[in-house]
Amino acid sequence: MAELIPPFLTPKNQLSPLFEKIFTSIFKKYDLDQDGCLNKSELDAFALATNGEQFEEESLKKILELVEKNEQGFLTLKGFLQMYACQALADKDETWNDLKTHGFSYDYILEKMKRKEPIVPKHQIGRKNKSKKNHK
Ligand SMILES: [Ca+2]
Repeated sequence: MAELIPPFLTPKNQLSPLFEKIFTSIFKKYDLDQDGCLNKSELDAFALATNGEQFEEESLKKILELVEKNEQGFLTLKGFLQMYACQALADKDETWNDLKTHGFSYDYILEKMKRKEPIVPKHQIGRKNKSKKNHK
């Protein structure tokens, strides 16, 4: 049965489509102002929910050095997905822990796949209609 759930990563070590979708929905949940990146307070809220504490200044700096961010230094969606691709490569258990924390446990995903139901609720994907706040 386990084979129903695809691996986290493609052979090129990028998130596979299913997990990209799941992590995108998690990202959007924490991108409260919907500007396509997680600013400091959004990232803190995410870290708090995920790890029970905020990122340490140093480890956050290290993460942000490795992944894509915008001009202000905030984590973009692409950077967020890169971050999780790295984590999935290094520590699958930790990645499952994080997924479970955000409502996507192994059993939940398996059940949805068996029933052929969408794993990510629609309302968590389609938010793009709200116009972005534009600074320019
Ligand atoms: Ca944001």
